[in-house]
Amino acid sequence: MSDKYNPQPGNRFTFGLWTVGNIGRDPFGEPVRKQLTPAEIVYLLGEVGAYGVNFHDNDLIPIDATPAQSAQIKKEFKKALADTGVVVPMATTNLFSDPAFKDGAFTSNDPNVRAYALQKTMNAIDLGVELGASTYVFWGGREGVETDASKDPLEAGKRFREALNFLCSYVKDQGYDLRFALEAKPNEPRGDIYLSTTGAMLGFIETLEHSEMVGVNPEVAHEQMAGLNFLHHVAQAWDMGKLFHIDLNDQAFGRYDQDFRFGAVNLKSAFFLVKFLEDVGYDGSLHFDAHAYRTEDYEGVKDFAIGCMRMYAILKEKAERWHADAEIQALVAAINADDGKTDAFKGAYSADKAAALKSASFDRVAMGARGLPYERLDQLTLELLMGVR
Ligand code: GLT
Ligand code: MN
Ligand code: MN
Repeated sequence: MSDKYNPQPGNRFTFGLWTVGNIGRDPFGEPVRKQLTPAEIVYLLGEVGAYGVNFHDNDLIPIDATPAQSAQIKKEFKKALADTGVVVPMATTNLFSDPAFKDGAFTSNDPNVRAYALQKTMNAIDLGVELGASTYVFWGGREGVETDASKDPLEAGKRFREALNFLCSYVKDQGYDLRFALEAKPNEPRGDIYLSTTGAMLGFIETLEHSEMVGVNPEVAHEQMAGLNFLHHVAQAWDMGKLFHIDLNDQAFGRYDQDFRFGAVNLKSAFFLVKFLEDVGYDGSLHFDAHAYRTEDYEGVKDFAIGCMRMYAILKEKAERWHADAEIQALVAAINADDGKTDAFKGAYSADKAAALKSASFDRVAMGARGLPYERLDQLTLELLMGVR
């Protein structure tokens, strides 16, 4: 497989160190792949043609590394970036693996844990910025509960807000050119995670002191886990100017967080997502937050990574074909046809318009009787996706 769908120079495809570096440990089984060093992962990403690499502080520097070890790792990582041309567009903090965070980080009931989480995040922001990151993701994996007896949700919200306000001010104080992107997930690893959907995050952001520097990082699988329509959340985020980053992967509805290769499960949803991102001109990172099946060795991991990127490129081409397909476009035009009869009522409110609209007459029965050709449009879309038109 090497053709125009393989990643081309100038692509914006990124992978986290934890994605292609995933060693295949799960709650029921031990690792199946050897741990690569961060530098080795960068070389792998360079080989498959990715643009960027993202990391949690501890993907790069282990939580207990000595200053000398940390310096050595950074040196090797920077050399790998320079050798491959791979860049670091995004970084984040691991606030979920260490036992200290078992009851959350910014929302923990323990003020010492909350303070430690802030300290760890400030250090991780410094590290991310040093390596070039301009987006900083917050996924509150442990910010939740198993029982609401343990934590007051109002108090948790206040703590989360206070932490983000503090960190926004820290970034400004340092003069960093960095924006925050909040990532929602409904559950796993906690029984319930606060601010469980992208829509909830969007509402929360408006309550922050520096809301202008905070947006969202929606992930396909996280809305789909909750049985929701991911595209609609992405569209809302875009409409609000808040789509700062996106995590692409796939997932069957209602399952645990599967983090499958982009497009592997819901091809049609993936198509409408790519079409949307291309139509509106989203120009941020296209981050594949996914990992290879546990069955794979590192050759399979490369197949996985290339598969994610090819899927995006193929769906992008399909979106172009959809826009160029005369029959499809004729249906789209018919669906959106406007006979001009309502022109006098359109746009902003005025008392005259309201009065005119109140006295207008509508043929309610005819409106209800009109057929809408959505069956044909959907079938044509699927046939285009399946390559028969
Ligand atoms: C973790 C999670 C992801 C987040 C990452 C950022 S880590 O894999 O499941 O969705 O984006 O912390
Ligand atoms: Mn996920
Ligand atoms: Mn993610």
